[in-house]
Amino acid sequence: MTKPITLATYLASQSAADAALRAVVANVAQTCAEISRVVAGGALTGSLGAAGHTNVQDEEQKKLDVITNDMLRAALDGCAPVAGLASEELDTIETTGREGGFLVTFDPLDGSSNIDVNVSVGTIFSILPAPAGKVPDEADFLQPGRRQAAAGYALYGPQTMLVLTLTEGVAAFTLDAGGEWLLTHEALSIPADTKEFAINMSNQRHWAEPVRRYIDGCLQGKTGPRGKDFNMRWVAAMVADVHRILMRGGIFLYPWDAREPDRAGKLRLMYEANPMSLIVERAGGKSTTDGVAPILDLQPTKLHQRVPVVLGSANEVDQVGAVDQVGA
Ligand code: AFP
Repeated sequence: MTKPITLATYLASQSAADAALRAVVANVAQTCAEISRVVAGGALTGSLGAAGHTNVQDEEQKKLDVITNDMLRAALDGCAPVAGLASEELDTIETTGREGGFLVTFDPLDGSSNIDVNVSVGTIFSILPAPAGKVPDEADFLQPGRRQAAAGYALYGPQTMLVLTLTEGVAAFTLDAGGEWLLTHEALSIPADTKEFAINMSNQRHWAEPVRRYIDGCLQGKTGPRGKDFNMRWVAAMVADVHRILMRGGIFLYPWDAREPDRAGKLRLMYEANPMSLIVERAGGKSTTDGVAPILDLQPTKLHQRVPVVLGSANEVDQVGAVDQVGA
């Protein structure tokens, strides 16, 4: 049997990526391995349940949201090439006092409502270039997703996995029993066609008309406009739903809905949508707000901005864009 490739060996081979960038990725990956142990401890470590307060987005924080957020903050503060960070769980950006290098944005525990029922959760991160010669401010974080230097996520599921994109392609690593990330999937590629969609169906009555028509078309199966039967999956952790799509194709939608008409969507651009969009595009899929407009081209206007998301198998995302034909 050939010797497995460790994350360290893989990163050393990625000479097209800046050495400092690789150091930041290694730092985040090491922290995710540590987070995986804390998450796995569950009730044994007393870390389940609510923290007793809400975050900047007025969402109830779990104890593990706070613990994992603090773990990443501490790790990145000690990582030399990192000039600043922003988290879904923090009101404002934090700076390390250093200049140049990189900015890191993250959702420390995506899908945290799943924690107490022992369903998959994850950590999502995005790495952006930092401005040279100054301590970064909030405006320096507001870069379109196409400018990301790297992005990735860790999935704490039946296996703990790390999925990464540096300069090109998408690779996945599995955490072994000794706490080492080992390369298990190279050049991940999302099939262009699918018969599986992911959407929170309980919001159906609040959707806009085009999304209703698209999903109606899927639900009609073989005898409907799509001419094929669809399956549905919804983990309620974007990290797990996107991982399934990377592994076997599919489409994921978290569209605008009328529950809070002034809110663009539920998912956060800087912590969820941008990093996932880079991974999905690098794996040959599409990631858009509406089936057409690429999320990576959006100019962020604020740190905690929300966006509608339609991503996954390329031809299926196109179907959402062409919804008038689908539902006619
Ligand atoms: P939490 O981290 O608050 O559980 O939210 C997770 C999430 O932002 C995203 O990962 C899921 O796709 C989505 O919310 C699930 O939303 P619903 O609660 O509407 O199913």
